[in-house]
Amino acid sequence: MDLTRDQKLELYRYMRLNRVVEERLVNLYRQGKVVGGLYRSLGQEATSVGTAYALAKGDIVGPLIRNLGVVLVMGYTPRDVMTQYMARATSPSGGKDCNLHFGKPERGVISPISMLGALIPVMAGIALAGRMQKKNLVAMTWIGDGGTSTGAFHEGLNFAAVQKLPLVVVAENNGWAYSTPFRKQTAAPNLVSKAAAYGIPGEQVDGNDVLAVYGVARRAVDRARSGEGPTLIESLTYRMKGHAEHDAQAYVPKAELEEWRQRDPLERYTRVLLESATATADELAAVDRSISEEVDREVESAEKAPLPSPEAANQDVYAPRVAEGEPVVVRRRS
Ligand SMILES: Cc1ncc(C[n+]2csc(CCOP(=O)(O)OP(=O)(O)O)c2C)c(N)n1
Ligand SMILES: [Mg+2]
Repeated sequence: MDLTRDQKLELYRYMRLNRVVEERLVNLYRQGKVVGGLYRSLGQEATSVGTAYALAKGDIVGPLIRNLGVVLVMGYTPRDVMTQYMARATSPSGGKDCNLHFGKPERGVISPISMLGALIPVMAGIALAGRMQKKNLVAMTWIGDGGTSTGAFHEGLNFAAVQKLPLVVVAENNGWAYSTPFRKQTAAPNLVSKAAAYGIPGEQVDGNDVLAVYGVARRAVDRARSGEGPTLIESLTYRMKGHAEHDAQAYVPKAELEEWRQRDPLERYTRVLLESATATADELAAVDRSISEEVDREVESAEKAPLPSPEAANQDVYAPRVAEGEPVVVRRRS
């Protein structure tokens, strides 16, 4: 379970990439170039990156809108993200959908589902299908504190527990569900205690400590892969921005924000790497520079990319009609 130096640096790289991509998106949003909303994961990068990093090739994730770090670890590129947010014809969804609402089955990523909780039964189904196909894959999905109040959360987790499916559910307790604080979301003291109701292991982790997150996720993934069934992870973190860029989060106590600012996951991990002499400040600065350069290049090229043609609105919407007796061929955008 010990990470090599290269792996520790890779965690840093993904977290920084997560942050820089979003910072550039904020600029574009303010310039009116982002189509649709922008949902930041500021302060939550360690949870996305640390959990997804525990997976292996062939595993499948069902991310939510705030899980940019997850999809970067799974192999999404800044180009995918920039073209997608600007709804360009060259984007993964061809400009048909916005933000992170796109999947890449070849990368093990299914498309996010907006109805909160719905991903859990879907991912339980994927875990079950994987077992039936003897693939030994692990399915992982994320849910917010608000999302845990849905019926689908209960049904999906209960089914996965009864079937002992290889599923890891990461509950990101970031204190808020839009303007609803945690104490108005549930009478339970925390989310991890809910695991007992399903008869599955629950682990709570400091979600702003990427190494701790990785450790807990890795244990859960190993349990899932060895047939021991699902785990519920509660990641204690904080939503440092409003629900989306259009929300000024006026309802959030300033002192609470300030307290969590001190626990910024990227700054904390930078200190860990420097103090343990895992990396030098120069090395980290070089990583930062290369990320900035790459993201700047992709912003520039996405801005030049064409918007979709009007006719494209009718393409790839329905599967082509198949005549009786003909094999079903699903066309996939290359
Ligand atoms: C079933 C359902 N109800 C309501 C919504 C509208 N909605 C979208 S995000 C959100 C808040 C989610 O809060 P949380 O689950 O804590 O996730 P966070 O935004 O904090 O990451 C709500 C109410 C939805 N998408 N699905
Ligand atoms: Mg929340």
